[in-house]
Parts: sequence; C-alpha cells; structure tokens
Amino acid sequence: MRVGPLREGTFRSALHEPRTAVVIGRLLGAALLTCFVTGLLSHVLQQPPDWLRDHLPSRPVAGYRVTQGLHVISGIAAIPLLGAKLWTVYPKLFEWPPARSVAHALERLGIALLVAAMLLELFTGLLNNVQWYPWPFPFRQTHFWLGWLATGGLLLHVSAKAPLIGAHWRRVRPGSAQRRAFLGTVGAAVGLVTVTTAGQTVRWLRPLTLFAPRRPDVGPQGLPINRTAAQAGATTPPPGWRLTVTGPRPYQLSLAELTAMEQSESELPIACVEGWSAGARWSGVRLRDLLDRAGAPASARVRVTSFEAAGPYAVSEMSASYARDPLTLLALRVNGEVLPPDHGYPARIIAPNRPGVLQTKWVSRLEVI
Ligand SMILES: Nc1nc2c(c(=O)[nH]1)N[C@H]1C(S)=C(S)[C@@H](COP(=O)(O)O)O[C@H]1N2
Ligand SMILES: [Mo]
Repeated sequence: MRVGPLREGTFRSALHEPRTAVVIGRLLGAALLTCFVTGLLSHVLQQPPDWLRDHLPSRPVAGYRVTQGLHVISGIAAIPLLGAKLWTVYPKLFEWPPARSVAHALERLGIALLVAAMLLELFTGLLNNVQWYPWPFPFRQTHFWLGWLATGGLLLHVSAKAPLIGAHWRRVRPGSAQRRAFLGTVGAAVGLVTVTTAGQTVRWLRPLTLFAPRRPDVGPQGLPINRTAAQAGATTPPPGWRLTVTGPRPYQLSLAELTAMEQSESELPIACVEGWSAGARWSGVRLRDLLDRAGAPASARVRVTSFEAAGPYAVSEMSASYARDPLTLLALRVNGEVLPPDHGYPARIIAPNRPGVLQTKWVSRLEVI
C-alpha cells in the first residue's frame, strides 16, 4: 500500500498494527477512566451543585486524599501510554487518500479533536501539578470541560473501532517478541514516572520522589505550603485580631479566649488538588462548639472568611456534614506547635475528606448561613 505522499515502506515497524494499539489502548483507557471519575469527584467536592452540597460526606477521612492521589497518578501514567498509543497509530495520519468518504472524513476529524483534547488535558494537568499556569485561561474550568470533551471523544472512538478492537482483543500464539519488548519498555516507562512522582502522596514511596514537585514532608512542621503567608499578604493578623462568629447569637473571641476553650485533637491530611498530600496532627476548637455557641441550627452551613488580602481561596463554604463532624477544627496548632504564619496563624480550618483549597488559612470570620 502506498502511504500518502510518502514512499511505500516508509513505516517499517511491524508494531504499527491493531493488536499493539489494542493492548496499549486498554491500559490507556483504564488510566483515563480512573482519571475522569476521580476528576469529577474532585470537581464536585470543590464546587458542588446546589442539590448535592448538603449531602457530601465527611467520611472516609482520607477519601479525597486517595481519590485525588489516584487522579494525579493515573494522569501521569497516561502520558507515556498516550505517547506509545500515538506512536503505534501515527502512520495512519498519512493515509491516502486523506478522506475516502464523508463518514471517513468525519471520523478522522473526530480523532483529531480527541487527540488535541487529550494532549491539552494531560499537559494542563501536569503543569498544574507543578503549580505553573503559563496560560491566560482559568485552569479548573478548562481542565473540567476538556475532560468531558476527551472522554466523550474517547467513547465515540472506541465505539467506532469496536469491531477492530474485538478482533484483536485476544492474544494470538505465537506472540511477537518485538511487541513484548515494546510493551515491556512502555510498562517500564509508566512504572518509572509513577514511582518517582507518587511519593508526593504515597508515604512509603517518599524516598523515590525524584520527579515529584513536592515532598510531603518538606516545609514548616513537616508539611508543604501552597501559598505562603507572604504571598497572601497575611504574615501578621490585622491589629487586634478577633474571631468573629455571626449567627443568631453573634460573638467575638480573642486568641487567648480561643486557646482557653476546650481543645481537641484531629489526625487529618491536607490533600491538595495539585496532587500532594500529607497527614498532620491538628489541635484547636471543634467547629461545632463554636457554631453551637452562636446558636446555629444543626443543619446550618458555614462561610469561612480569611483576612488574606485577596485570593481565590480566601473564602470557603462548608455544609453541615463537615461543620458538625467532631474531627472538624478551627485549628490553632499543628504537630505540637502553634500554627506558623504559612500554615494559617492564628487559626485555620481543617476538616476530613475535603480538598486542600477549602482548608482555609488565616481565618477571621465564621458566618452561619
Ligand atoms: N486563605 C487561604 N487559605 C488557603 C489557601 C489560600 O490560598 N488562602 N490555599 C489552600 C490550599 S490550595 C491548600 S492545598 C492548603 C494548604 O495548606 P498548608 O499550606 O498549610 O499546607 O491551604 C488552603 N488554604
Ligand atoms: Mo491546594
């Protein structure tokens, strides 16, 4: 077969054929599906639709730590898999004639969109992991919609190719040594990027985090920081700082008064959307005690406001399931020490099963809604 404008025999490898594409495609599909489902979960926890926001569970305690860890691990693993998949099929880019029929042209257009969405999705995710946003569009919305586009495109692609996939699903004997070597190399690449990055969330892989942008134990009190107090303009609380709690019986408390209240301890992780997570021992006042004191109804939601100058995470809201959880604290201490400015001095929120972006630091105000 003549291959496009290229000479016959241009693509010499015997691996540019459906069986290789099917084997790699299955692994890639599993990684992308994991990534999509955990990504949706993260999106819902961060910005729940109105009908769902009062039903989000505060358990399991480390739920978000696990799902977001999986999101970033599967996303990173998908990168070498996608590379291998595209290499396997790229001779088809030079198919000749470029379009045999309208249906064929549409299918090729669909694949072009799918590949573009997939590449952009993994690229934006990887750069988010290293906290680098070199683009003018908002990351989260773009990543969310590209995720739908890529997954929808993938489903269409798989259904269009179903007969071919079915025909090459099973192994034929004898197998090809060349394919085994290729798949082994791809597997090794996936293993390498996984073990050198997963330590940012998996404790026992910590010594191997060669390529992870963060080690979960590097930072004040053995905890990383996403936004420092200096970056947030929150190095010192405003003069005369008091915690204001609004509700049926509003009140204010000084730091000394907060410290004199009954203190509780919670062992809870911070799990950042960017892929790192770390557990810590927090102590402070139970949020539900503060709400009870303000006469808040048991089903009330809470808006938490920070005194940070301005920033996308200066305000967060939480539903009653989190606010009433006995582990949810207005924390004053972490790992046995008073919170340093970078971790939210004088007070921060820490709650189970929540994205890090909602664990508001430098708290000045709690509003019962
Ligand atoms: N006020 C405020 N709180 C904040 C943030 C912020 O930018 N401003 N960043 C959040 C993010 S993205 C994370 S992951 C956690 C990190 O907490 P740490 O810096 O104490 O580890 O704080 C959260 N709380
Ligand atoms: Mo974060």
